Amino acid sequence: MDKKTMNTLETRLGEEGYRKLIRIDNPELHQFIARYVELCNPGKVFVSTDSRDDIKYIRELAIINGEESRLAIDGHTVHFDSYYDQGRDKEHTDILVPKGLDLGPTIITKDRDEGVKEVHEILENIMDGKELYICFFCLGPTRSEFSIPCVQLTDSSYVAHSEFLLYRPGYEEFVRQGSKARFFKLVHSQGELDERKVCKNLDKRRIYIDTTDDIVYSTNTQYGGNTIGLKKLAMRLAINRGSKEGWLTEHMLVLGINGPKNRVTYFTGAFPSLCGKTSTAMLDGERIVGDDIAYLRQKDGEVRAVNVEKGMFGIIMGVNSKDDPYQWNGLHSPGEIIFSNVLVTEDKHVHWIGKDGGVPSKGYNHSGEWFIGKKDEKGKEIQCSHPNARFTISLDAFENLDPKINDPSGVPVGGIVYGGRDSDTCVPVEESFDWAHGIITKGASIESETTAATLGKEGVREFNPMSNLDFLSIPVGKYIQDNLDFGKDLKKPPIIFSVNYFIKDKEGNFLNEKTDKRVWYKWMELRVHDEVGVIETPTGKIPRYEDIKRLFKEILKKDYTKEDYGKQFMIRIPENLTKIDRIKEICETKVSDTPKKVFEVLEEQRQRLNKARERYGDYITPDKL
Ligand code: SPV
Ligand code: MN
Repeated sequence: MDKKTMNTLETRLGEEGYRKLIRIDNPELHQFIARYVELCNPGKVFVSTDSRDDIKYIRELAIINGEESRLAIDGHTVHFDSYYDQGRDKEHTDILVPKGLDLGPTIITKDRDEGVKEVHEILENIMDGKELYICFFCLGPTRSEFSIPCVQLTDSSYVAHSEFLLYRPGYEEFVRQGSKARFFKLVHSQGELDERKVCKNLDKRRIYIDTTDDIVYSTNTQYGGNTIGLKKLAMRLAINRGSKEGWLTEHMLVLGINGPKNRVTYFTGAFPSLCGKTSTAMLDGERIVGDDIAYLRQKDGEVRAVNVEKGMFGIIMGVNSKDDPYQWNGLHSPGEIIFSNVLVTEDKHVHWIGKDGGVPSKGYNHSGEWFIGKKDEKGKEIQCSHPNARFTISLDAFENLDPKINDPSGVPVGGIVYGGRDSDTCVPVEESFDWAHGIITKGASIESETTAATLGKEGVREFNPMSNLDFLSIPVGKYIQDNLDFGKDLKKPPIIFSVNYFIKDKEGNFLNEKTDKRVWYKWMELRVHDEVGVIETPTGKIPRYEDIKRLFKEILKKDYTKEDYGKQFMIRIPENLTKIDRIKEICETKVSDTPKKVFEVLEEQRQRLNKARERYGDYITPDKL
C-alpha cells in the first residue's frame, strides 16, 4: 500500500476498522476507499465484516438514526422515502460513457468526464459529521464462478441494513480472493435529511454508472431502487461484464417447479417491474430460488442460473392471504423485515393497498400524517400506501425456499419465460418454435404498460426487451445478439415461453384469475419433458384444452370450460400484426445494430399470421387450428 493511502486509512478508519480492512490484500480496494473517505469526509467510519455483531451494529443504528422505526412485531421495522422519491429515477440515472462510445437512443448516457466531475462535486464533504459504513457483499453464491465481490460505501444505515438482508456477506470472499478480486464499487450518500429523515436535496439526486471503472454513484436519494447499489446499479455493471465474457445478467426470477415423480424443473422468468414477477417466484406449491436478478452461464452444454441475491425487495401492494400464502405468512411472522412506504397505524401495525381487511381511517405514511381522503399538493388523492411500497426480507424467512439457492454451480434451466403487462395481444401461455424465435418474438418483443415502479406516467405501452431495457449498459442490438448467441452450442437449450397474466376481453375484463398461473407453469414443466402435446398457432405452440382442463382440476380444483379456453387462447391476428409493426419500427429507428435475424423472424411470423387470417379470419379460436 502506498504511504498516502495508508496514512488516510489509518487516521480515518480507526484502529479496528483499519485492521479489518487490511486483512483484505487488495491495493485497488484500499485506494478506492481512501479516495472516497477523503472526498465525502465523514465524521466517522465503520468497516463491517461478515460477523453478526457488525451487522447488528448497523441494524441498530438504523433505529437510533431514525431511518427506520420499530413496529409491533419483533424484528419488523418501517422506513420512509420522500414523497417524491418513491421509484427509480430514470431521468437522472445515466450510464457514463467515454467519448466516442454510443449506446444508442434508448439508453440514457452522459459524458464520463462530465458525470464524474459533477457527482464528485456533489459528494464533496457530503458526509460531514455523519458515519460512513463500508460493507462487503458477494453477488451470486460465494466460492463460485458466478461470484462477484462488491464493496458498498454508504452513509445510510437503512441502505446497508437492506443490503445485509438482500445479499450474501462478502468480506470473507474478498479476503479469499485478495488482489485477484475483480470487484464492483458502490458509493452512496443520501445527503441532507429533513426532520422526517427523508432526503432534502432531491434536485441533486443522481445515479451514475461508470462501466469503465466498475463504479456506481448514487446521491441524494433513499428509494431502494436508486440506492441499493448491489441491485439494479451493479446489474448494469454485470451486464457490461457478462457481454464481454459470454454470460448473461437478466431481470429474472428463478423458480423450481415440482413435476411428476419428485422431479424439479427450474425456470427463469423476466417480467417488467410490477407485472407479477415476485408472485410468480412465490407460486403456491413450488420453490423459489430468486425473484429479481439472475446470472446465466453455459456449463457442459446446459444453462445454469443463480440468484444474484438472497433476499427480496418485494412489492407489497396486493399481497393478500388468499393469493400469496407464503408472503402473507412471512410478513406476519417475527423476524427481520423492513417495510417501506406502507401505512403505519397507532398500534404500530402496517397496512397497504390490497391487504386483507378494511383500510384504517388514519395513520402515518410516505406523505406524513395520513387520513382517508388526504390529497397532495396537486390535488391527487393519496392512498394508504404507495403503489410501489415494498418489503425487504431474507429469503430464508420463507418455507418455500429451494435448498439449491446457494449452490455454487447454480441450477439447470429447463425453461425461460417472458411476460409483460399486455391487455390485448398475447395468449396466457405459449411456447416458442425454437431459441431464436423465442428470444426475438417473446423476449425482445416484450411490450408492457408502465407502472408505479418508475417515476412518471403509468399505463403507457413501452418496448422493454427481456424486461431489461432500464438496466442495459450496452447497445440494445448487441444485447439481443448476445442473447441469440447464448443459445448456440447448447446440448438441449431451455425452451422459451411467453406468459400473459393481463389479457382482457373486449369489455376490459381480465380473462384470468391470479392463481391461474399455477396451471401455466405446471404445463410448461410437462412441456420441458415432452409429456404433453401442443397446438401450433402462427405465434407459437399453445396447450390443448384437455391437458389444461386436467391441470385446472388437479391443481386448482376448478372446472375449466371450453368457453374460457376459447376466449383466453384465441389468436388475435390484428393485434399481433400491429405489434410486429411497432417492434419492427422501434428496431429500425431506436435500436442501433439490430441483428438481421430479428427482422427475418418477425417477417416469418407476419407471413404465418397473414396466411391464417386469409383462412380463418381475424380472431381464431384454437379448435379451428
Ligand atoms: C424493480 O423495479 O424492478 C425492482 C425494484 O425490482 S428496484 O430495486 O427499484 O429495481
Ligand atoms: Mn426488478
